[in-house]
Amino acid sequence: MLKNLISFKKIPLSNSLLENKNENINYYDLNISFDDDTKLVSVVDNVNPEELFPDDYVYDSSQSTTMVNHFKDCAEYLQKRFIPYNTLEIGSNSGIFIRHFNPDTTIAVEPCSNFADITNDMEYKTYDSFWSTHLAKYIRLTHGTMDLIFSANTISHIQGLDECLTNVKKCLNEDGVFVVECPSFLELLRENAFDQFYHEHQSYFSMISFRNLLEKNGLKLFDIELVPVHGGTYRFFACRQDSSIDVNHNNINKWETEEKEFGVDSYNKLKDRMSIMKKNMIDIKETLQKIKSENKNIIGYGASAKFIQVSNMCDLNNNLISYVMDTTPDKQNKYTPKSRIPIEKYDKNKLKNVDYCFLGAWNFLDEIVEKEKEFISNGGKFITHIPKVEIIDK
Ligand code: JHZ
Repeated sequence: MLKNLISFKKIPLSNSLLENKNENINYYDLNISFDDDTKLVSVVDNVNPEELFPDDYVYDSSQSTTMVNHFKDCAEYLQKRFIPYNTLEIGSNSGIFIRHFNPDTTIAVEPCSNFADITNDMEYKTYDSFWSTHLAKYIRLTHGTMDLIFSANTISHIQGLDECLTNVKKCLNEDGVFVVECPSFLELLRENAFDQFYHEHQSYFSMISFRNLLEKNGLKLFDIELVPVHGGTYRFFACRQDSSIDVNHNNINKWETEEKEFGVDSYNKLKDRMSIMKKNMIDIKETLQKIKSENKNIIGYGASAKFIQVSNMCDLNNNLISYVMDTTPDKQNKYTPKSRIPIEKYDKNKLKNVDYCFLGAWNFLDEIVEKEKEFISNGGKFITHIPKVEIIDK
């Protein structure tokens, strides 16, 4: 049975940037629910995937050095641990992960054609399509089964998880591995990261819920790690239920205890966490208003999907945040939907006239503080809202 956890009314899609400030916007409700049976937390209101992941999708994972290094390390680690030959990536974005694999034995699936074109040009056969039963059948017939299926920040975007996972199972070798990275729901709760709730993020996986879903679909979880990107990311290791791969019971039991102690499988405890998040939303707006009343200026740093969510969930606009800077060319000279904050090209020089930067990319705090040492030493301050509102001035 589905039970409502938290609801947001009239929220635009986080990456649906506006070309013009006064452009019309499509609004959607965002209701997050808890499933008593699987313990999965997910979005109830399904938006058409083609609208969420269009052919000019703007999120490019290669914009951050942290992510570039992360996926290089991850690729090397998986190659060493599993020595895969046939490899498939589901959701390859700009090729940040597969670029470390041999193009002769590696294929990808990527529905956003602007990114599929990039990896096809890099000689990785990339199917410009959503992961589906039809495509999985075709891949199995054409390329055979896989030693490694990797997917980062994509399985949590897919509607119809049973079909998705069954298709993964069909494409895996008997001892093939399925490695999934997704923001950890446990860490989302610990960090009060309410801005991770948006339509693209269809599911919020705890280990407990993901394991339930795998088991429902002929797969088993054999290991899990927590990696420090995107505010805390789970790396799940799964294989076919009939595989001879050993299960790391000690590690899995440890995480299960930790998740249960925190209450990720308890509706009532989750409801309490949502109240803390709502209080944080009020604190954010009040802090920004106070700073503005002292005649200081504030800009945004990183027009992430999270920044757009915060701006809309906390009812911010360009009277509070004059503009937001971002390094992604496809985001620049556009406006955030609803909050209508201009997105400007990243330019270090602009920081000379800025008092406060509101961190839209709080998950890259270390990388950004390192990059902007001069801003801080000249008296500039960052504002983060995760896990609570805080001013960073050193
Ligand atoms: P970033 C995306 O979320 C979308 P977002 C997606 N739905 C998903 O699942 C998660 O990732 C995991 C910019 N930036 O990575 C680049 C700078 O300008 O936190 C990005 O636009 N300067 C697929 O959008 C944004 O900030 C910098 O120095 O929340 C960061 O977005 C750095 C480091 C980043 O993901």
